[in-house]
Amino acid sequence: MTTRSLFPVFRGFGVRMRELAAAHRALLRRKNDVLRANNGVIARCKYPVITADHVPLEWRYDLSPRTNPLLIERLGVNAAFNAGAMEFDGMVVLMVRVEGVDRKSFFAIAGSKSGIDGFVFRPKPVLLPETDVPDVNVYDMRLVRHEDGWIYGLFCTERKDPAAPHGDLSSAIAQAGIVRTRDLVGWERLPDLRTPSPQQRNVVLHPELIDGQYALYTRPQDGFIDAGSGGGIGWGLVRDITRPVIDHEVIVDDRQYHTIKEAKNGLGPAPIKTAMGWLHLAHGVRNTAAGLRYVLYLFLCDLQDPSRVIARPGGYLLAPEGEERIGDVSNVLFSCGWVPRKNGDVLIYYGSSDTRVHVAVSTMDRLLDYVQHTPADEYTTGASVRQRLALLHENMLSPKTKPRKR
Ligand code: M1P
Repeated sequence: MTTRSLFPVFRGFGVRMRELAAAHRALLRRKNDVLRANNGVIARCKYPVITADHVPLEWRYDLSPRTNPLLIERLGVNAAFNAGAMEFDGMVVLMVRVEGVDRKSFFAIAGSKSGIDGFVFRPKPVLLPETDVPDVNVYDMRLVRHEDGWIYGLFCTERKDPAAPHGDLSSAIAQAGIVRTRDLVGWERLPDLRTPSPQQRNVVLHPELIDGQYALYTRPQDGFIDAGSGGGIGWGLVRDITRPVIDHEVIVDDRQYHTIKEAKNGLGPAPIKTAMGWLHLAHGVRNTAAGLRYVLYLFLCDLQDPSRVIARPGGYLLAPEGEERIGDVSNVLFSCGWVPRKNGDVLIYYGSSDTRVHVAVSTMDRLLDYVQHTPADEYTTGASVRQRLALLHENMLSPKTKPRKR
């Protein structure tokens, strides 16, 4: 039966199709601006680079007037966030975590020339090969171009906890899933990583072999949400990546009381090799009266021994601001991808509040200056004041006009 609504918002198929397509096209063509307001290290961009609205209409709507005459959205998308990133074929590609309204996340690749705007999804989402135990949910893939010639994707695979008491439909087990590819088209699934920890998230592959073995950053934790007695960014070696087992995990970047990573932390993308060391981007989580707060921070590891931290700036590099603060899981910044460009620019992709993907820009020399010369957290308020007094003292002594020689 055809009804005639009193509200003129529901248009006929043809008009609606044209409106939807025009809005989508305009969104994809929207130019982004790098904002001038910045702290000398990092500059945000005006618009997010990917949102749920960027997802192709064909993935959401049945576009046939015969089977969907009202042009109703059949498979809605809730969010698009936490994207892995790399350069491929002269483009920046993002491996986006797309989450349907059914709460299932899947991966989809979007590419852009500039890296700050114009991201367009490839025609189809990624259908991941599975292990014998199907993934109930997958998310947060870190893409790594490894020295063995493969591109690896490490992601979180989540399944119901078989030991959960009857009626507990929330407890899950998170583990690290591994795929690899040569072309970002065909994917080979390897077995899930096995480690001494009952739960793993935020597992990242180091891009180079260490003593002939694959090195992985881990995040051991006791429970699905709580780090419990675990936590910290771990490090372990795997002899054979096709049978990935870590027997021994050491913590390279621990949680600390009264810091930005008091509750938990986890590595972001794979580290970038620089002349000064391996540069890392990670997220730190603390508890507040308003819930968990996720911020992004940097640290630097030794070139010869990447499990040794050599610089650890105190505090965060990026924390949620403005619209970034609001979303499905508010007050969260989370990164799984960054792209160092040949000219020294670094594009940092981050998800905000489990809802959308942003990019912030920096340069390698700025990030290295920041990571090497920002004082470490010394864990007491007195020490913090003394750091500021030392800065003040330096400022009173030194000329204001010329940069100081290092
Ligand atoms: O909801 C915030 C984040 O929570 C998880 O990260 P972590 O394991 O460090 O707490 C992940 O589910 C991540 O995707 C999400 O953004």
